[in-house]
Amino acid sequence: MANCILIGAPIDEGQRRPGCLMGPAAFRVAGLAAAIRDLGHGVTDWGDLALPELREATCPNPAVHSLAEVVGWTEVLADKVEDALADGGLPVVMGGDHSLALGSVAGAAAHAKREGRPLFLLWLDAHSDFHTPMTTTSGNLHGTPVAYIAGRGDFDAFPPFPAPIPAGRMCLYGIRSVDPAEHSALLEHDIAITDMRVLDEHGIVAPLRAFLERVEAEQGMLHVSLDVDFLDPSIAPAVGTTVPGGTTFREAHLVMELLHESGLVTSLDLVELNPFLDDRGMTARLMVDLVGSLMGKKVFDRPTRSK
Ligand code: B3U
Ligand code: MN
Ligand code: MN
Repeated sequence: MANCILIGAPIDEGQRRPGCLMGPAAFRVAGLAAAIRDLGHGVTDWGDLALPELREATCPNPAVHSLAEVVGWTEVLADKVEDALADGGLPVVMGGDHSLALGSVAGAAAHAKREGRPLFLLWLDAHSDFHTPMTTTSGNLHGTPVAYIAGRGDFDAFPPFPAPIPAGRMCLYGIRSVDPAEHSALLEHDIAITDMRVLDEHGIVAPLRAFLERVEAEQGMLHVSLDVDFLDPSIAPAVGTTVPGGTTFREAHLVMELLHESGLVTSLDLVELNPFLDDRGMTARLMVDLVGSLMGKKVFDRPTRSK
């Protein structure tokens, strides 16, 4: 059984639409702690993090906004996630927009480095989030964490990423919106994209199993970053950047069930929930239900399972 540590990250400076800062509260109201506890796991809520005193940060790209705030969040989150892992916990970071992953994955990478274990990354998202602060045209830093994690340059204002994750240890899964600058950089870095084209052809299971087998073979740690827009907007409207053609209710649960069966997940982000855009809490509830599946909730508990 896991010891889940809930970490509230009320961040919405990584994009321009206000509301994500209410995410941690919505996850609590939707019953995240109880959903995990009812499955027999331990849950501790460390409360919401606060933004530390800001240091000056500059970027030559005039489009970039809220850089000092995002750098501040990155530092505080990296520390907390590393602490949670060092305590033997499974950190569940409740966002907040996706810029929080700049910090959460840095914390997981620092811990993995200290343990001498490889860290793998599963990025469940409509977007590849592979901009650098120099290539983003929106200026929204929630579009940059994968580039930071991969060790791309142009992150001068940020702490150096502890141990960049090589392309072969990343899986960008569910992708259906990639900007031209991201596209060329992804090709250059040789990062395989499990986009919707791949999932339509091969199904939801085979590409994920292949990735999980690699994690297992290398006895890796696995950070999962779940962006609300991974889901189809018809079932998850509470997100600022809806992209049609997302995963269905059943596909998303299956992904979570496979992750549970693998037993490999060591840290988790829940990001981009904007409760202000929700329809009677349906997105918050779905996200909580998905965490339930990830933590072992089953429709029917079979004594043995075949792979
Ligand atoms: N790639 C675009 C759009 C975007 C990225 N992540 C989200 N939206 N959520 C950008 O602004 O960087
Ligand atoms: Mn994202
Ligand atoms: Mn996204």
